[in-house]
Amino acid sequence: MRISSRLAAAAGGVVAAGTALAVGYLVAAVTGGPWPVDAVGVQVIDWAPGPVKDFAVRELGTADRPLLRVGICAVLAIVAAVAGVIGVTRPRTGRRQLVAVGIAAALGLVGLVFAIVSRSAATGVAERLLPAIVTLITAVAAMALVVRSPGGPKATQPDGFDRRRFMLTVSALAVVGTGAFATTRVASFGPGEAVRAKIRIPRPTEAARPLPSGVQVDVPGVSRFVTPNPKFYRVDTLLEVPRIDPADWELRIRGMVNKELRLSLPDLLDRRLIERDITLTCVSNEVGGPYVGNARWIGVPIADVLAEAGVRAGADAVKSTSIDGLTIGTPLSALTDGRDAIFAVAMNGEPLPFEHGFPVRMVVPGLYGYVSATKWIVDFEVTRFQDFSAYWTDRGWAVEAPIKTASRIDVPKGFATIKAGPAIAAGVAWAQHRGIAKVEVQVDDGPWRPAVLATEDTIDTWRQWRFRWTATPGTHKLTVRATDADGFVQTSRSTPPRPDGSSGLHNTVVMVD
Ligand SMILES: Nc1nc2c(c(=O)[nH]1)N[C@H]1C(S)=C(S)[C@@H](COP(=O)(O)O)O[C@H]1N2
Ligand SMILES: [Mo]
Repeated sequence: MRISSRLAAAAGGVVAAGTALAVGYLVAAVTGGPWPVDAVGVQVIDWAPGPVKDFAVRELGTADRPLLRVGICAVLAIVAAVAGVIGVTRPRTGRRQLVAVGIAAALGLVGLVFAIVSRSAATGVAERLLPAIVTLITAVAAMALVVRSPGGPKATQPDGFDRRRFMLTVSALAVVGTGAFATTRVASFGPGEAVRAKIRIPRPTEAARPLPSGVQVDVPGVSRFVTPNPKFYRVDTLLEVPRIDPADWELRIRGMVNKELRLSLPDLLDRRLIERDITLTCVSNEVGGPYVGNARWIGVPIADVLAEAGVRAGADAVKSTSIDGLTIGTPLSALTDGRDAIFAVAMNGEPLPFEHGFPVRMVVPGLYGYVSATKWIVDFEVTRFQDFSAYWTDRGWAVEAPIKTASRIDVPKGFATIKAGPAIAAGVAWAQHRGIAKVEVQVDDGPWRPAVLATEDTIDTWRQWRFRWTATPGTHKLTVRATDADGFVQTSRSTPPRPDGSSGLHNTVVMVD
């Protein structure tokens, strides 16, 4: 065997594994079950030590998902390449072929084990296991074909390596794999946009008032007051966004209640619906960071549902669970103290996007998302904090987490170059469910001077601000701080997001010509 043959052998192993993964990908799409790569990935997410996970959320955002898949596939490819070399290069013994096929089987088994244990949106046993089982069988079959192909009876080479048969086998597998992959990407299986688009959201019983004029400061580059759905930040812990068919969905209300309820989507849509503007924030947001967004939601007041179910004495928490088994703990008081906590069914005039929790998610003004904003919710259990722990609190985040008062400079962008003379800075500030009372800006080490506040929409939404200053040539630092309606002034002491949200002041350095 020469080097080129060794390379061909490695490629053969990789193609065998790739074909199996592609076929598994197709089966996952058709069944709605987890692709084995994702089953491993979700477990990696759950196992990742806090700091690694924090880093991934912060630095990679939504990009960490494809990256994780690529990483897992890269490891698989290396192992498969080794298997190919063992099984195809000389001496081509039956034992070595068996080892190669054994490696493929082991990889497939690993996928199956993770499909069994890791969090998944798949509800049935068959849908949960089928993709991994088919991947396993395909991997074994494909590897067997690859390692047996070169040594056929019509070996044309002196060393007995039937190049033609080998190439034919590998190419055929590659065609099958590419076909399966392409089919999955092109066809949309399962409940797709069509199902979602069919949902008619009734006119809310209590519509939000139209946005007051002046909520948006007239400065180019400032965040839009209402964040468009495709631009809304996303934090989730799955590699594949669940696509729930509402026909198969219900929400269970149970635990310390007098009467258990099971609510279908039509049940919820038939109830009193309120429409509210609410700004969500992620606890992982660094000072000045992007994980905050504002939307107009329609939903069923959670307090209405709790009143119907009848909360028993002693309960102080709700443990909500999403379809993939992720849990979130919310103080019962935040759901019953009169604020607009809702089971949301619509976001900015349309049914919830799949990414944001279709068909139903929780939205609670004033609490960070990880303690309140359960997407793809299926279970809502009234309980006591002492009786459970939730997904994020198991990973070192605080049990209770009201959103901290914060402010951000959107304009000018950091390290922008601006002209000397009259200049403008602008941005957003938030202190959900308390409201923003004041925003101040400091130039270099000068005095704190008040910014002009945009009109307030509600105390549950962020508020924009603008600030005029005179830019003199040189480098300058702008710092912002907000005061909320309780009189709390943002502290300059900076702390990281963990365990209950970042604190500190956002600043921006600009160059003035
Ligand atoms: N099912 C589920 N719900 C979830 C999460 C999640 O990972 N899974 N992340 C939470 C976090 S940390 C935040 S900040 C918000 C983000 O909501 P968004 O992705 O719609 O912006 O959802 C919350 N709800
Ligand atoms: Mo979050």
